[in-house]
Amino acid sequence: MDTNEFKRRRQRLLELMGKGSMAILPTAPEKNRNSNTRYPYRSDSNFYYLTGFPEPEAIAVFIPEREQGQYILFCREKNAEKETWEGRRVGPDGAKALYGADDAFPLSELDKLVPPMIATCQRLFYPLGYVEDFDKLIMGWMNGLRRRVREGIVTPTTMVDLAYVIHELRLRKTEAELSNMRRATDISIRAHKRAMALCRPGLHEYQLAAEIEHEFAKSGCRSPAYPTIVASGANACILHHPDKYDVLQDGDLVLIDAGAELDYYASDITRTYPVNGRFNKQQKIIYELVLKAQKAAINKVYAGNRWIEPHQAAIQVITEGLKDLGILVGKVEDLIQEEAYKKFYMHRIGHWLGMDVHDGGVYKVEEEWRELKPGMVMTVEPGIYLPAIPEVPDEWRNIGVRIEDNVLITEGGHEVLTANLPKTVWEIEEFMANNQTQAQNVYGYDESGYDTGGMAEKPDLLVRSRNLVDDDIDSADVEKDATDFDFGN
Ligand SMILES: [Mn+2]
Repeated sequence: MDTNEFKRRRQRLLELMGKGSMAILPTAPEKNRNSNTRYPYRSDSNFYYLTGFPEPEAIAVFIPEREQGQYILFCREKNAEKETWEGRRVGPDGAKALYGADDAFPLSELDKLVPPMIATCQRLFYPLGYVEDFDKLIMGWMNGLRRRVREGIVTPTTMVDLAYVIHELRLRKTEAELSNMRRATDISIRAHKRAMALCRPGLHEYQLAAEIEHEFAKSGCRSPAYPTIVASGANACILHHPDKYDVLQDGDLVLIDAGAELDYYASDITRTYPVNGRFNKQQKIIYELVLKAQKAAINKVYAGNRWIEPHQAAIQVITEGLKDLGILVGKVEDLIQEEAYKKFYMHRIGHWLGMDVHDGGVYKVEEEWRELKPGMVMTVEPGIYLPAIPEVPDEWRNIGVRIEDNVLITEGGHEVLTANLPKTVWEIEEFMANNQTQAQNVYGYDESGYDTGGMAEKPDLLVRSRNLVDDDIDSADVEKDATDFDFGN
């Protein structure tokens, strides 16, 4: 993204804050995955939004109308030895030259330089309660200054949640941001198509996830925007099914919720389709009901409407539909009043989308549901989940369907950014029928399923979450499998 875009953002924040105030914003801490191995680093979105600075251990300070410069960055010092082990560092000089900081200092100067700056302002902006260590640091500085009140030192009287302020700035996207988001959605569409073409009974859920993420990485996305969900059969009734160990079964549906992150911008798409390429009667009925609800909701996404209206439209369709099928019993208006649909559709219609997949920005303003405005991007993702519980008649059990698109609110209405991905029953069946053989040839799949290259021949030794019931646990078998497993090499 162009450095001027970051500069314009900082300018907007400085103007909003006004003279007599100061903002302090840390980036995200690094996180350990296990032992001393770290997760790949990803900056805090608010911090990156204003700075474009990608390194960990950095703190930005903004002081409107400060003569020596309004944007000060504290970051890691250059260190030849550390850089050899852990990677390059920009250093304070680089922060000024490459990232537009007016002033930049090593982190070691933080304690010395920041408290005197705090003592010059009345309003202190910082992200309240996001990073515990940082809250402590701020309170420590404040208390240190208060102890010196007899020296004439004055401390800020107002604390403002900086995260809230930046989230509001981020809510309506600029052309540069939308260009990133369009690219992220286009790449995600390609990835979903790849999975759709390769899907077949016998694959593991994680293998479809691997196909999706391969397409992301190949196209320049260094990470998914959130952990990829591949949930087949009964697993589709778990909203954020965390494991991907199960084998795709002939006759089941598979739900894939996956989106690429490109240059710090997210996409978030869900499609649900039959593992074998053909919907059965019940699956088709539920699928088309969710699709009808999604269409009704998308029709309510336009500038001037309230945030809640697409959700209400979806609830109406889903409640009527479930009543027609005999899954809900009663009068539609009563069922809506009692929120009876929540047993089978328990989440909201969607969320803001941007740098974070669940992007910042409040949904209610002064007790009113927020008005939709051009430049906002939201997901529209109704679902119906019918697990094997007594309230669900046998023929409907273990059907879980969610359909999710990314919708930009425009001056004239809306634009579905993810429109080029098969969605109707006909489109999906047609696409799968036309592409499966070709995909098989291109990627080397055979009729029996996925080529494991001779590795991991017993992946279901790990977990068989879906199939594992008490009767299945045969300790003799488990022991045998475990000793057969080759731990060598
Ligand atoms: Mn979503």
